[in-house]
Amino acid sequence: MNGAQALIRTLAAGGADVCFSNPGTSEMHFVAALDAVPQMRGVLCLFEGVATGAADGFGRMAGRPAAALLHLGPGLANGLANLHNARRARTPLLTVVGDHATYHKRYDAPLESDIDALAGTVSAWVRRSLRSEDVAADAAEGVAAAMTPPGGVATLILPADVSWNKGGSPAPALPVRAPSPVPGDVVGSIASLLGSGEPCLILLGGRATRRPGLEAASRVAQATGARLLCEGSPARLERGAGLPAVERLPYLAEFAIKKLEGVRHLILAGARAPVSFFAYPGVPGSLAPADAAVHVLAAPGEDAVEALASLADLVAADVKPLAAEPARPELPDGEEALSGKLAAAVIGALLPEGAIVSDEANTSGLWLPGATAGAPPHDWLTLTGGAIGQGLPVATGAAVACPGRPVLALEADGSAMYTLSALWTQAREGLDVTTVIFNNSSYAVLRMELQRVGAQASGDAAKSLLDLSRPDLDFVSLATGMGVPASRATTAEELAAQLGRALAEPGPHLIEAVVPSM
Ligand SMILES: Cc1ncc(C[n+]2csc(CCOP(=O)(O)OP(=O)(O)O)c2C)c(N)n1
Ligand SMILES: [Mg+2]
Repeated sequence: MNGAQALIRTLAAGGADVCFSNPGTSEMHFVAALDAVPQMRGVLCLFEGVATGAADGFGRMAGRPAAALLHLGPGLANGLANLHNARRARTPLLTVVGDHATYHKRYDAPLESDIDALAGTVSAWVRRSLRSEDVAADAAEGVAAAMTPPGGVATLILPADVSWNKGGSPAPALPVRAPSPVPGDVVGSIASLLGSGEPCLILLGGRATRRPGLEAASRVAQATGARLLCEGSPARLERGAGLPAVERLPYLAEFAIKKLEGVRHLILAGARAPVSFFAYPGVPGSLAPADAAVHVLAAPGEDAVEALASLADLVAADVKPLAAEPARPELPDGEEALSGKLAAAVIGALLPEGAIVSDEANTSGLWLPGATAGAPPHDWLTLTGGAIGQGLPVATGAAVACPGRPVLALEADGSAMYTLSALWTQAREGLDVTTVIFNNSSYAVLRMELQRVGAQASGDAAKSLLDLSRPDLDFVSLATGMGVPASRATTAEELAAQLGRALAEPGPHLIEAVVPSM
């Protein structure tokens, strides 16, 4: 058995049985080995940022790593932005980066570069396999490293000769440690704080934004009067009717500061202390009120869910969580021109039960949380690291992970263009993804930021850098050109009809929703 075959058998047996791939010459033995190991599903992505973003979406939903196969330093570099988002999401993800044969590196051939340095920027674990005999054991370690709480990116660098040489044999999966338990006295001290009568707020993050964590936190809040909030960009937030409703920390620092006003004790459960996305002249970067004390119930990597459950048992023994009531907006109709607000109402009215929403709607998505709060239970995946171009790939990977569930990508036009070729992979794989593109012909958020950072009022040269017209993007043509049936909606009525149809039919669809810029 050659190294590549041993590697792929090891990955598949360890649960990393999907590989989002964009290969090159140095990965040809990996590609060839796919036919020898049918347990591994290779999924072709036409840009590395699609492969890494899809692996992120897969990992968030499956709770185990997908692999992403990339070609040397340049392939890894193309995939880095979405690996950065995956790192922020704490997604378990294994990147396999092919490299020149060990003895070829000294020639400094054209594709030679410092892969280790690039990998180090996003990876919790990096290993360069040096012998075919070792590659399977290295891969097993990589999978375990990716899974180690709180989850992260592991990168295995795979020289071509380590792939093609004989002497490989599969390695067994390695055990992965559980999240570290939170000591009882920490839980106890938080319980006394909550009983102090001073205003407390619990900030939820990581695994605590899923049902068990939300329910325990809701019981605590009901019993003690503490407020609940979740981190601004959760990797996976479970929400909708029957689940405790938890608002996200607002993106804009001024609004976030307002939300946290009056809090005396900020209690972190799987989240980090909140900071502003960017610095603005005269606005504090740390968002907790200056006179608030910050307490860690559970740090990332610790068992926030269990800690919240123990806390609930201490302070809320007989209290039930407060679940959101079923409620949907009325389906808007009529000829009125579409807006982000009307589109949100349509989406809230039609969101199917069990949907997975990949949200990169940016400014057009302002009304989505409100309009979907009482929709049937669903998962909400957000832009964790602020590097745009994540939404379509994440939707793609989530659909591969959860074939039975409808996936909805709510995507802004500018962000869509970074990784649009994800649509082709959705068509190739027959994935049940419905994409709504909010076409506002602009980088709207940057128009707002231009003013907020205090830049001098500027003219046409600056405006043209934030404007996506001349020429207008035609997403219907772009999608159909990649095999995804598409239509355009300019009124709420059209969006409702098109979205209803797209959700009812299997396979990918795209709707271009034409909306005004904020
Ligand atoms: C990788 C990366 N490149 C650039 C940016 C800077 N950036 C932030 S928002 C944005 C434009 C967003 O436009 P769009 O996706 O159309 O959303 P809108 O603001 O119009 O709602 C850009 C370029 C970024 N965040 N990440
Ligand atoms: Mg836009």
